[in-house]
Amino acid sequence: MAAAAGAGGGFLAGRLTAPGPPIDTDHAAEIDVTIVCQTVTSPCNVTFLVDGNAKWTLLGGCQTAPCSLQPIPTAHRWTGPACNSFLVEARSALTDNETVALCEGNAIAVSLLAAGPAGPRSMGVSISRSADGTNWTLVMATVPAGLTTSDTVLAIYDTGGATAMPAEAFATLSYSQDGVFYGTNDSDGILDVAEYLLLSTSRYPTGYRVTIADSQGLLFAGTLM
Ligand SMILES: [Ca+2]
Repeated sequence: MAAAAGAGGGFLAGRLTAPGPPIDTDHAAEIDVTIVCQTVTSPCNVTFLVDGNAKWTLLGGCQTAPCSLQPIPTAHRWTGPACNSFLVEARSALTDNETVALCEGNAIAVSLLAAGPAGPRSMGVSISRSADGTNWTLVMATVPAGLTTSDTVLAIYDTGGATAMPAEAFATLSYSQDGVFYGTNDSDGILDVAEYLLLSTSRYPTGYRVTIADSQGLLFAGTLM
């Protein structure tokens, strides 16, 4: 048999399959599921499983958090006179699960976390001139997770597009040699929000362009101004 899953609560129409005899509403238990989508920038595509896919599978999308599934009534044979335990699981960009005890006539509430796919790989960088005018200050406002200072490179181009500083890893930037200082409060080898670059304004005047990239591609491009 199959029961229909509604589209309420932000959960898109899904497919619910419940093998076995018809639900005996006198003895059924009920699972009330809330999926909490943690991703702000992309929707959570969730597969909800009960008992490792042996019982029910429900597919759906969750645009905003939280979203609730339609209450899921269980078949009578699941519970009987005793309580039985089942694994409920939400699979998305992450997997969350919980073991619930279903007892005849009882409703059980479950809240599971989900996440959407990772957003585009890009850095947000603010560019300003330092108070004394000697440096450009490039502060990292948003940074993809796990960028290493050895794999992430800075390059600088003049107003005509010619290379002013060839691509150089953050880890080896030197103010004396490159006219660029990489400012960090830690030594973890990872780019973090609020870490910054200082670029000499005498070497790199207004209108020069900077790019930040790693081995997977371009992360940021901006103009010194
Ligand atoms: Ca760091």
